[in-house]
Amino acid sequence: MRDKIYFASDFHLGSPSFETSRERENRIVRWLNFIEPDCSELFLMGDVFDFWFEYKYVVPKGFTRLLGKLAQMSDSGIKIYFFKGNHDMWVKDYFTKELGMQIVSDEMIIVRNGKKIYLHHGDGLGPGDAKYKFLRKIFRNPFCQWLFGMLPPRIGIGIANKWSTHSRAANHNDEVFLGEEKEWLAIYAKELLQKEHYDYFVFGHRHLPLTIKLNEHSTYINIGEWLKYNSYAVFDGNDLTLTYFEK
Ligand SMILES: [Mn+2]
Repeated sequence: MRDKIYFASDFHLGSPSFETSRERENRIVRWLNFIEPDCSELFLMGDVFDFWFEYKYVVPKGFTRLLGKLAQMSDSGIKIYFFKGNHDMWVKDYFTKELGMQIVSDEMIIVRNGKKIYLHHGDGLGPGDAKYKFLRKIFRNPFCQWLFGMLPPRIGIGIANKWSTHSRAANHNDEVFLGEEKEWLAIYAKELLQKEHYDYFVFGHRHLPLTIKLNEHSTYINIGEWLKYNSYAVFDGNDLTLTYFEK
């Protein structure tokens, strides 16, 4: 029976090498096979790809095993959502047309079985990171995207791969827990809670699997990443919990 909802993010496929990425892709497909029997909805919450840019007539090479699996799941009636991450926000209609996935640009708030859940990749939220917040505006600007799309892919994707490596070196080296008071997505979630109740907040981006109790009735879960943790979250209708694949 399909009665569970799954959440995962930060596969960073394509990085850091073809071989390691292929290994990770195979693991993700094994995971999808594993969850498929009871999965009603699948939330892919950003940075599925280390870099994705969809040109008007062209998409990046690779990832055929994952894309094929997602197509098959979608065709079998599983609803799939694709959140834009900071590495793969340049999607247009290809995934929707080919895979039936719904693209989510920013936050998405869902209510399932009476539980209110706030979902976002996690980039550009909370205090700090002014530099990225500025860049995010440029990255998301339609005219800038159009200009970038005019570059031949061997130049555009070349630049992007350099950028992605740089950004990974700066941000994705063995993340360390800052403490519940300093985790910026926890701070952000607590701010939202002042105005409105949510049972759960689910974010990616942090590359650190976390479960933080924000108050008596509200929990922040960070779904981690798949380079090291193979972490994901599952909602069974009552509880939303963090768990690990092949660990
Ligand atoms: Mn990431």
